Amino acid sequence: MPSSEAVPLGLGACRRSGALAGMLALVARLLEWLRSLFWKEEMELTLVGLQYSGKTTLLTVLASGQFTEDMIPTVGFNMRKITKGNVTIKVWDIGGQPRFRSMWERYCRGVNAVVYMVDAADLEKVEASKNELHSLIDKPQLHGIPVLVLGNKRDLPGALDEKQLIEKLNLSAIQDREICCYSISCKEKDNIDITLQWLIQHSKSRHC
Ligand SMILES: Nc1nc2c(ncn2[C@@H]2O[C@H](COP(=O)(O)OP(=O)(O)OP(=O)(O)O)[C@@H](O)[C@H]2O)c(=O)[nH]1
Ligand SMILES: [Mg+2]
Repeated sequence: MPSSEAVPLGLGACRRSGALAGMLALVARLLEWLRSLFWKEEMELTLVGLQYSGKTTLLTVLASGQFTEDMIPTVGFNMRKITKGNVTIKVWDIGGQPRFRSMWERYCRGVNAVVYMVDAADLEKVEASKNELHSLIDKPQLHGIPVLVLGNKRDLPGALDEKQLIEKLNLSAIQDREICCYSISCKEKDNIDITLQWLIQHSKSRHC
């Protein structure tokens, strides 16, 4: 047989390469397990938005999986740490009443992400919510910080969907940073998983 001719791989060779792939997958899994033991991810984020939009509710749902109807309005701010797998998320939850809004910017400085909560079913407040969002992210100190906009209460009739929120909040005008918008329901736990996924993707590695 001329040496340039391709030699077909026999069944044995296939079996050998299959066994090798299996072994490599096992080693990869072992490395991933070791990594999870010694590497932690952590992030800091700030949760802002008008009062009654559901910020503290989201925090409770993320931390305990429980939805509560009778929430107390946040006075000032709450800080809570949530651990999911090897990711620890430190969350600043700031009160949304007008008297607390001047604090928002200070608590947003230097965080990995800002989560901006909107009551998607309260159509009367959408305009005010848009104005607060744009005046917040126009602050030079917050330049470039990724923003996740959550249109909460999608379980209620007439709630705006993602497309409507993007339009009503004029999100396409925001060009200087990463911006993402999800329609969620803390009550029905709709899209809480993708919200958490987005947050985890914005964490940073820390060697412990
Ligand atoms: N139907 C419905 N109600 C919700 C949902 N999420 C939160 N709520 C209700 O909305 C109300 C306000 O929730 P909070 O979490 O206190 O709102 P907040 O944004 O923290 O308000 P402030 O602390 O005043 O800024 C509560 O009665 C919640 O039960 C939801 O997904 N669906
Ligand atoms: Mg609150």
